[in-house]
Amino acid sequence: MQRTLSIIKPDGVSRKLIGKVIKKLEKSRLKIIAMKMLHMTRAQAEGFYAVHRERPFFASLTDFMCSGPVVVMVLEGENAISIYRDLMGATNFKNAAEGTIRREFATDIEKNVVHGSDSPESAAFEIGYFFNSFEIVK
Ligand code: IDP
Ligand code: MG
Repeated sequence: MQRTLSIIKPDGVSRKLIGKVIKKLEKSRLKIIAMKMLHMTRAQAEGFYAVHRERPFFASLTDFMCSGPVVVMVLEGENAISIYRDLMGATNFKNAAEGTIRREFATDIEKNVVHGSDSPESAAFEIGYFFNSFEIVK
């Protein structure tokens, strides 16, 4: 069993895609074991994406991520990290496979509707960033 962090980004929430994304998650082999809505401050968005601080898109990305509310979830399942990355599709929706969340719903390389952890180490950091142990159901 593995856990991963999912975020429905501000574009997904404002475009009323929460239900559509969750529908895809519930059709998958992943189980939602924690969920909440929150609106990050700039400092919180910068902390979350600290690994990307040297990237040219860091300022724009963190601006975007604190521009409105997001839905954060913990997903659990066998190979949850790669299963959810496959379900999201490539970072650039233009390269994302048919049937993926980003291919169906994203409009922009930055505003790509969802986030998913990319390794067990980042999943542990990202889950701990948003959830304490009492907020994750067994
Ligand atoms: P990922 O979300 O598919 O893991 P990362 O490379 O970790 O992609 O980038 C984090 C986020 O930064 C992306 O989801 C996207 O919102 C944004 N991003 C990535 N590459 C670019 C880019 O070239 N231009 C603008 N935004 C980008
Ligand atoms: Mg990433």
